[in-house]
Amino acid sequence: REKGRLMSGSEIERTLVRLAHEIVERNHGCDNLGLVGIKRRGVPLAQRIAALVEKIEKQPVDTGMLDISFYRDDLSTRDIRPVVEKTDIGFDVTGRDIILMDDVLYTGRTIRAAMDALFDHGRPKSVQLLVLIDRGHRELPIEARFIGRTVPTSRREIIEVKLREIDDDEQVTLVEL
Ligand code: 3GP
Ligand code: 5GP
Ligand code: MG
Repeated sequence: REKGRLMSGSEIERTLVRLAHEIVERNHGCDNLGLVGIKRRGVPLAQRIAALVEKIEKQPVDTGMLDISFYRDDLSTRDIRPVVEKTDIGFDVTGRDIILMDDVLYTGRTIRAAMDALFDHGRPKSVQLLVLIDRGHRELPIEARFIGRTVPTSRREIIEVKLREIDDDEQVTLVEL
């Protein structure tokens, strides 16, 4: 059941512009940056932010992706285990300032798995995190440095993120299961 729209397409776009500016501000440019989008909807976010940062700084930004899926061993126990499926980082992460990007941050388990996968590829100088929506309910000591919007949610609610590259629609809505 839909409970309301949190962001329209143009609000998403403005938020990404702000986040791109925050990234170059906090990193004093983008010389050493590498952006890594997480599986489905983190990937177009990373690509759009890369294009925005490139426009601001007038230089190319390395962008890659990680595919992390979930195995829900037992529905009754909520035991969800993130597993790295495929990586296509395409540049050497060693010594770089890496920004992981995902659409929604929830328990933090995906980001933990993403960091494991990243460190299999080399030794980044730093790892930062960007999410479009932080919905709370962390189960690990993981926080985002760049946040589109913080949305307090109940565990029964879901943030539905639609991006034009994947959904041929673009908005963020709050949905009650
Ligand atoms: P996405 O990254 O492409 O958006 O986790 C796999 C997919 O399931 C995610 O795809 C996400 O959109 C969707 N999803 C929606 N709500 C939840 C949730 O509460 N937990 C998990 N694990 N996935 C969710
Ligand atoms: P985690 O619990 O590991 O932080 O999140 C698990 C994965 O599911 C992440 O890729 C995250 O983006 C996604 N996710 C978690 N909660 C939601 C949600 O409410 N909406 C959407 N769209 N994705 C979610
Ligand atoms: Mg996601």
